[in-house]
Amino acid sequence: MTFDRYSIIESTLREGEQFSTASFSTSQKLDIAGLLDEFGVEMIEMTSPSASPQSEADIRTVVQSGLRARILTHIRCNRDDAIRALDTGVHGLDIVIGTSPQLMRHSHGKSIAQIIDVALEVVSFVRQQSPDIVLRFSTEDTFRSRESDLLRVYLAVADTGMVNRLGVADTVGVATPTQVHSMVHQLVRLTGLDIEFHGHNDSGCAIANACAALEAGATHIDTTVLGIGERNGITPLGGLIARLYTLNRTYVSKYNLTLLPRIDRLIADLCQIEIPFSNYITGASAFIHKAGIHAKAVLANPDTYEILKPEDFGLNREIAIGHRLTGWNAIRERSLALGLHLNENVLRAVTQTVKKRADVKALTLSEVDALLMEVANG
Ligand code: HCA
Ligand code: CU
Repeated sequence: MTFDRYSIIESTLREGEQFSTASFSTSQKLDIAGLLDEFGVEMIEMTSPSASPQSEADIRTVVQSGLRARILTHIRCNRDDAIRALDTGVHGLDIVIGTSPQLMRHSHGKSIAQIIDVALEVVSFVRQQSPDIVLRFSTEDTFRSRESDLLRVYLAVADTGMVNRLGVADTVGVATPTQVHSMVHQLVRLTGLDIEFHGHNDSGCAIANACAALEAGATHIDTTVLGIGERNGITPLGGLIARLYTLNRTYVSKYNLTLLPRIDRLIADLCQIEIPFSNYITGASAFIHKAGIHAKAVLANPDTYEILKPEDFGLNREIAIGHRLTGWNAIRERSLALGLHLNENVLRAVTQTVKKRADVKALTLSEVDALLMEVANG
């Protein structure tokens, strides 16, 4: 278990740029990186300098902006990409090469022996050029690769003693938590190196898989804000935070949690998307309680139906009262908030009126308020 000593590799500026509607300008990248740094992510991964001239210039700009977070860039496993990346002054390189039969055949066309050759060549080259750079080697599509192939590649790379970290990538979002646990556990045991997990969300397991990776000893988890990335994206930053917070609040106390709503809002606006209603922590309904039974209990003690405290994220809970499932306890709470001291019979009668009217159409809060004022004024 590494819940007490993991790092977040925030990849909104790399994987996130691969999201259908994402395209960040230099100043937007600086805003995003600055906010993520203030939040406290340990590392920020940026698009390869080989992608475009602006991508290259932006790495230099972000590196020079002097953030506390370490800046990484993500490159293919070849010498030219490595040369360009080293030249930007980044603090770390994330190298990746596909090992699944699908990618070997249809993407780069190399055999496992050739993959090992090129991996060793590039890793040695980088280490020779830069003794101190933090170097990560990852296989792509790890979970559709043959286990024997993976172990050959990982062990050959680990044996060089030149990499700091190995990455496993659920590139197509196919892995289950059990599979992730088993793969990470094996690599921890066999290599003793830091292990990074990168998981896509095609089948909805990206957060659970990241959690399983940490349970198995992974030291680094890749996230993006709102989970943006290729297709439907990867482990979302807020979702990972919610998962770890609910295991133990201290696992996320190193982060500035009240910035999360601003971070999610920024990316939603820049990508011109809505924050999903179902989003962890920042979804519009994440802290709205509705049914009378829930409202009554939450008013007595929020712990009854809340595992995340909205105030820890700078947010408020809301009790919805203008609907047919409402209860008189919630109506009483609202009347007290309005400074009205109504007796139980009156409150119960107002509650019945609300339910009856809401059977036709839900009431707004001001409509409920008007009803309360009306009875209060006799
Ligand atoms: C990609 C693939 C990648 C790499 C992940 C990693 C994936 O788009 O280049 O290097 O950790 O999902 O496999 O994002
Ligand atoms: Cu990815």
